[in-house]
Amino acid sequence: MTSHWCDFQNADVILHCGSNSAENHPVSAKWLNRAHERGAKWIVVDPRYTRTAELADIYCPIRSGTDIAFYGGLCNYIIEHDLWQHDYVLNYTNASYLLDPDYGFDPATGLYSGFDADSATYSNRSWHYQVESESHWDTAPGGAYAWAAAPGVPAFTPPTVEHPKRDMTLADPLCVWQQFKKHYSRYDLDTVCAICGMDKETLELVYATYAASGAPDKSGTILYALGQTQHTYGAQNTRAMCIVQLLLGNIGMAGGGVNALRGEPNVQGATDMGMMVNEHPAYLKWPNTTDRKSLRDWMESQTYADGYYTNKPKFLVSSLKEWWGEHATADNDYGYDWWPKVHAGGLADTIIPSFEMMEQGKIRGYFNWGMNPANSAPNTANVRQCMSNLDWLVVVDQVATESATFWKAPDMDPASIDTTVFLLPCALIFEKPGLILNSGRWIQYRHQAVEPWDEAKPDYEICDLLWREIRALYEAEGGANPAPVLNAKWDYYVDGKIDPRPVAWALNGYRVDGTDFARAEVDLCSGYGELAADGSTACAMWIYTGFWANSEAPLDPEKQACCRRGHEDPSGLGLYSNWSFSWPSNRRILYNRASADPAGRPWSADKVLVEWTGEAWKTFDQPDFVAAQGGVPVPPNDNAFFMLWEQNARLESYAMEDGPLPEHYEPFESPTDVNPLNGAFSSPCIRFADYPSTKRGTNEEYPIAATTYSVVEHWQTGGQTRMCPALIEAMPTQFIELSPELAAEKGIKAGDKVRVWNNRGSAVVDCVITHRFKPMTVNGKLTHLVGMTHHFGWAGVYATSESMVNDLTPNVGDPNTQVPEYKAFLVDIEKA
Ligand SMILES: Nc1nc2c(c(=O)[nH]1)N[C@H]1C(S)=C(S)[C@@H](COP(=O)(O)OP(=O)(O)OC[C@H]3O[C@@H](n4cnc5c(=O)[nH]c(N)nc54)[C@H](O)[C@@H]3O)O[C@H]1N2
Ligand SMILES: Nc1nc2c(c(=O)[nH]1)N[C@H]1C(S)=C(S)[C@@H](COP(=O)(O)OP(=O)(O)OC[C@H]3O[C@@H](n4cnc5c(=O)[nH]c(N)nc54)[C@H](O)[C@@H]3O)O[C@H]1N2
Ligand SMILES: [Mo]
Repeated sequence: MTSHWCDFQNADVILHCGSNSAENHPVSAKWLNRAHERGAKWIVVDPRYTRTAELADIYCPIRSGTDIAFYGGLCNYIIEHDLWQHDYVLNYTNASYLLDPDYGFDPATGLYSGFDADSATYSNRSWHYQVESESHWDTAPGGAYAWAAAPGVPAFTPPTVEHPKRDMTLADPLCVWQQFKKHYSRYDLDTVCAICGMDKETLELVYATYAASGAPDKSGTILYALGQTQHTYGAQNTRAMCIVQLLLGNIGMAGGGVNALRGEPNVQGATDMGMMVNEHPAYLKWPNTTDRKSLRDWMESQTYADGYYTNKPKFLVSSLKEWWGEHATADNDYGYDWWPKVHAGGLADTIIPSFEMMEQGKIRGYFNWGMNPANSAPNTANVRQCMSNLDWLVVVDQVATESATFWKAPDMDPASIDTTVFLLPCALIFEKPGLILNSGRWIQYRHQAVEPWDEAKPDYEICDLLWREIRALYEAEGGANPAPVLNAKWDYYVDGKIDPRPVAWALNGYRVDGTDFARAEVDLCSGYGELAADGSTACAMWIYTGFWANSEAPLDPEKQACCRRGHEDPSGLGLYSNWSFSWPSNRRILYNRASADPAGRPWSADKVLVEWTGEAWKTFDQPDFVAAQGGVPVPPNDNAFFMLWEQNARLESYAMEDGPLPEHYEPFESPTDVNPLNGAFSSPCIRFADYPSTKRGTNEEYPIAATTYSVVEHWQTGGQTRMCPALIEAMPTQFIELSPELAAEKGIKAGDKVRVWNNRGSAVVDCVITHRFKPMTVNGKLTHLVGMTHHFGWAGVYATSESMVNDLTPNVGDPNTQVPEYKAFLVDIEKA
């Protein structure tokens, strides 16, 4: 989320595309309603008429899986009607950069330059810019980068700064703007309607309404979540939203942004802390087996030539100092080699391949910690079978979930399964203290309310018990590769008990000299500008630095920035900068430099975040740019996106696995036989389609397009909400929603049981016949859509279901993130 929830009130136009926040994030409605009351226009683009659509002004149906066509058409509309924000695009994006002469896209094949058919991957060489000139870091004493050559800093050759060739008239055929224009000129209104299944009048109304936010003083916000991400091109969907927001000058503005409404409690914190296999905590990268084999390689491949990420070595070395403590020295590369290495290509061991590796016998034991994949993962029929190959399974949960009881699913034979299952009871959120982050990146501390029930323990206590046992075994027996275990710094104790407060010191960062965790003496850093690459500071999460910086009272959460309760709002924009702490650096709106023009004058007098007064920057939010250096104000320049080396945002990006611009591809399983935009049909880079377990179905066998979603009354796999009688009364059963037209065609009546099936599985669910779904005309063919919730399963006491909706979903993933395609697949239905 580039913004925060209270900021929705500042929007002039709201676009919900692939989010149903009225149900899944009900509190967001409070801020959305405020904007609406002030006259903001509210649009919902969703395959079904949702409770959010009920609040909005315009509802536009869309066939699930076709959002890139929708956004591509919007880009084309914005360009054709000259509604893009010229000064913003010219100065703050890479529109003027010249691309490599080998750059290209061929609609006939649907491929960009650089595709390798054997590996189904791209080389991005031709997606880079032409270079105008080069410059070098000044690492001499007194130079801007003197720190890079200081004692204790690992040796590395600083990157060369490549200054891209630009054409500020945007006329050169090789400039990003011209390529961009050409690419989306194919996305005309008729083509978009044919693909997405809406009517032209509605589409034009949506485009005109949203594009009006391109006026420099207006802002539009896009709210998205799973309707965008759970596709085999989910990351490109997200890019498409960023591009639209850049064209309209909506990023960095109050009331603008690209706003992911986050999911599980603290999913923001989990993402920040490297719970994803590709990212090390705080969005650094793990070592790998190709360009990050050694610390030097890491420095040279990861350090940006320009912009704020020139500082990455400081964040990395400080992180190593926290992982390995006193064992991390300049002589041993700060323990870099003790870190595990991810495979070449980055992502391999995410959830979908994990089950494949169980199937192949490569994974013999599995920790299933605070998740329930036997219900939530795609293709759960396959998940159960794979789990039965395990020697042991540990489930850490509050309830005996489907995962803990996979062996007694209705279709399993317990007698034939040898897996030993351990269920470790964990404490509820109210039964332990700790940190939690919301979608707006606010870090907040939660106090413990009650003691854990029975034998349950907080997760960190369970971790600590395991850690001590494992470490003791390595100490006693040696074993393979003991160094990482024996050298790890693990001193997060208060009075001999594991405690989240020392963890908070580690996350915040501190000066190593003058710090002694055992005595609760910590010299905490107040900002990441204090972190160093010479081993003098330790910090596990540079982006959090400052949230816990009171060295006088390091054990008292209430004395820390994350516990602040200030209501002041001098900006009048709901920034509430003295409430809690928003990473990084307590910044509420990311890229806020872009809220003002190149001379530093705010685009909108009502939405002032930062302003150049002629002598200095007046700021309401923490500036997301270099506003002053050594106390001296830095006059305005065009570097509005200083977290990128270009310091300009990317309309075209060489950093994606599956193409430099979002292109419409069909889902893995699609109800249509044509893709009018290109010859590739579906994404050439879909991951895992080759697994035998994916069992792709065709629209001849399974003509109906299906999607899945949540309802407000239940939470994901329902382990907790299905325990609660009041919620079950409100939403008692697993159901399918379908249109009266499809019901009539299939001879199904409201309240009937319906069998839904495809090659992967079959589920019997209750039927809801509703006008919320309407048949669509897709590429000239009448197409039916259905939708199902996914909150039910055999485990639990109430509202159990023999059927599992995720038995139907395909275990294929996006090439960048490997997120499964839960939101678009094929089924057939009949009266059960
Ligand atoms: N009460 C409750 N709240 C929750 C949750 C819960 O289970 N219950 N889950 C939490 C979690 S973990 C998450 S991640 C979030 C999820 O929050 P949301 O993303 O809002 O959740 P969904 O209901 O899965 O999907 C949102 C909408 O996307 C639509 N959709 C489906 N396919 C497409 C498509 O291809 N394009 C477009 N434009 N729209 C599509 C669906 O019809 C649905 O209305 O909610 C969180 N909040
Ligand atoms: N078809 C379909 N499938 C989906 C989705 C979809 O839209 N459609 N959405 C996907 C999404 S976005 C998500 S996030 C996943 C969710 O998938 P899961 O994370 O597997 O589902 P949850 O039911 O949220 O499981 C969380 C478990 O953690 C337990 N728990 C709660 N608090 C604690 C705690 O403090 N410690 C521990 N150890 N355990 C705790 C709960 O009891 C629960 O059993 O589902 C995905 N699956
Ligand atoms: Mo989620």
